[in-house]
Amino acid sequence: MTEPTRNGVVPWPLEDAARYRDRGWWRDRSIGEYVLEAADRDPDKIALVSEPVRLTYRELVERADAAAERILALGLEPDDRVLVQLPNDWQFVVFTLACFRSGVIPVMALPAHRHHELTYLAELAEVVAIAVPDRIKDFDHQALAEKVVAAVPTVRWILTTGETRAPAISLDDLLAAPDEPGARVRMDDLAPHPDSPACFLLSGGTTGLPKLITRTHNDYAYNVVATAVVSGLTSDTVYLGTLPASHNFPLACPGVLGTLFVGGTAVMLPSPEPVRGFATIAKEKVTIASAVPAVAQRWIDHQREVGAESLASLQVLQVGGSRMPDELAARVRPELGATLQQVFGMAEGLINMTRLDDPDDVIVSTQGRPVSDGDEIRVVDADGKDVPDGTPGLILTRGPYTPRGYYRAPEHNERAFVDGWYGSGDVVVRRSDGNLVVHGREKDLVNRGGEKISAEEVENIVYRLESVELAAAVGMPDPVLGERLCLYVELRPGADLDLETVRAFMTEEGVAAFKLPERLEVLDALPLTKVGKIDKKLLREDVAGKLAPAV
Ligand code: OOB
Repeated sequence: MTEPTRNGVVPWPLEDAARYRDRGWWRDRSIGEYVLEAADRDPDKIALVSEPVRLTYRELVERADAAAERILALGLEPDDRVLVQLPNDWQFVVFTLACFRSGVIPVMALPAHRHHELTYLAELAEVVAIAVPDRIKDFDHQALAEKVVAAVPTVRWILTTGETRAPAISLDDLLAAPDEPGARVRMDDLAPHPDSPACFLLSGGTTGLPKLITRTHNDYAYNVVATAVVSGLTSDTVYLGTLPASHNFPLACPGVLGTLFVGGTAVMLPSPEPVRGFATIAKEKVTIASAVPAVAQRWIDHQREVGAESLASLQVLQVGGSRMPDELAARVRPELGATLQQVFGMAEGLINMTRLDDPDDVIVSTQGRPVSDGDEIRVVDADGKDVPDGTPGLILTRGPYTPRGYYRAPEHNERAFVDGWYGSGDVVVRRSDGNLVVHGREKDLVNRGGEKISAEEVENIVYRLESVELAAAVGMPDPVLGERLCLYVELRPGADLDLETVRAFMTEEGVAAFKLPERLEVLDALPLTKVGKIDKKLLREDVAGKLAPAV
C-alpha cells in the first residue's frame, strides 16, 4: 500500500478516524476490492448492461484491471487526476473502476460541462488526462478536450470513446477485454491506500465556481455500503441509472457502485426520457431506479398515457436532488406501483433517506433521516445556536463519510466547515421522530431540477458584458424543474440588453447550457439591502409575483 497524498486534501482528525474504524464503518479496503469480491461470489452473473453491451462480473473486473494496467503503462501514475466527462454507458463504469483499481483519481465532470467548467476543473485538480466521448448528439467533445489541453499545460492525454483522432488515444482500446481472457490481471499489489482519494466530486457550488470534494476509498465505500443497506439492495437488485452517473446520487447512493458491491445488475441509460426508460425497466426487470423530482413527474405523466404494466418489476423509486413537493410524492406509489424513497443528500457526504417500511406520512412528507449511526446532525439558528426539534434552522453535519474540507480551498473551508461541522446552507426542520423536512436554503444557488447553479458564477460571467452595471441571478419558481434561473440586471446609461444576447454571450464563453438564464429582467435600479447588497429576496418575490397566475 502506498501512503495517501495529503496535498490539498483535508484529513479527518486521527481520533475520529480511529472511531470510524472501531465501529466498522471504515473497513480499510479500496472500492475496487468490493467489486472483486462480488465477482468472486458469482463471476457469470451479469454486472453491467449498457445496450448493446452486457458484461458479466468476470468480464467487468477483467476489463477494469486490464484497463488499470494499460493506463499505468501509458504513463499515468497513482494519485494523478483525470477529468472524466463520459455519459452513462459501459465505458464510464469500466473506466471509473479502472481508476479505482489503479489509484488514478477521476474528477467527475458532467457531460453538459463546456470549456468554462472543464478548464477550471483541469487547472484546479492539475489533471493529466481527460476522458471524453467523441461526440454526444451534435457536440464534438473531442474538440472541446483539445481546447482544454491547449489551455491547461498539465493535461497530457485525451482519451476518447468512439472515433478517435490524433492526438487522442482510444479509450475503447484501453477498456477492451484483456488479450488473454481468463488470465486475470489482479493488481492486488497496487490496490490504492484506503485513506487516499478515490474520486473528486463537484460541489453544487455556493460561491463562484464549484469546489472539489475529495472522497477517500474508506469514506466513499462506506457511503455506498450504508446507503445500499437502507435501500435494501441484494444480488437480485437490477438498478437503472439514468441521471448523469458522475453525480453522487446515481453513482454511490447506492447507485451503480452499490449494485456492483452486492452482486446485482446495473443498467445504464444516457437519459431518463420515459419511453425508453419504461421499455428498459420492462426488458431488464429493473427493481430500483433513481430520479430527480422533475423526472418522477415525467414518469407519472407518461404512466397516465401508457399505463404502469411495464413497471411491474419496479419496487423502489428513489427521488432526490431537489425538494419533491408532497403532492407529487403522494402519487408515486398509487401511480407507479413502487415504494418512494426520498433522498436528501449532498456530494459533500451526508445522505438522508426515508426507510422503505416507513409509514406513508414519513415517506410522503419528509426527506428522511441519516443513513448511518455515525452521522451527527445539528440544526442551528443564524448565531449557530441549536434550535429545538420542530423549528427551522440551518443543518450542520459531520460523520464518517462527510469530508472535513474541500480540496485546496482553505479560505472557503473556514466558512463552510466549523469545528469539522459542514454547513450545507439548507434550512431544515427536524421532527421529533428524527426525520428531516427541507424548508429552503440560505445559499446563493439555483437548483434547476437537481442541477445546481451558483448565482455568483453566473453573475461573474455576466459582468463581462459591457452593458451590465449590476447583475443578480435568482431562482424563479417552475412547475416542472422546481426552479429556473432568472437574471436581473441594471444597465449602463444608454445600453440595452436582451435575453438572447446574454445566452449567446455565455455560450460563447463556454458555459454549460443548464446555467444560461431563462428570463431576463432589466430594472432601472436593482434594489439594495440596508447594508448595500443586492436584495435578492425582493427579486425572488418580484419574479415569483410576475409568474403567478392572475386571479
Ligand atoms: C445531491 O447532491 P448535490 O451535491 O448535487 O446537491 C446537494 C444539495 C443539498 O444541499 C440540497 O440543497 C439539495 O441539493 N438537495 C435537496 C434534496 N436532495 C438534495 N433539497 C431538497 N430535497 C432533497 N431531497 O443533490 C444528492 C446527492 C446524493 C443523493 C441525493 C442527492
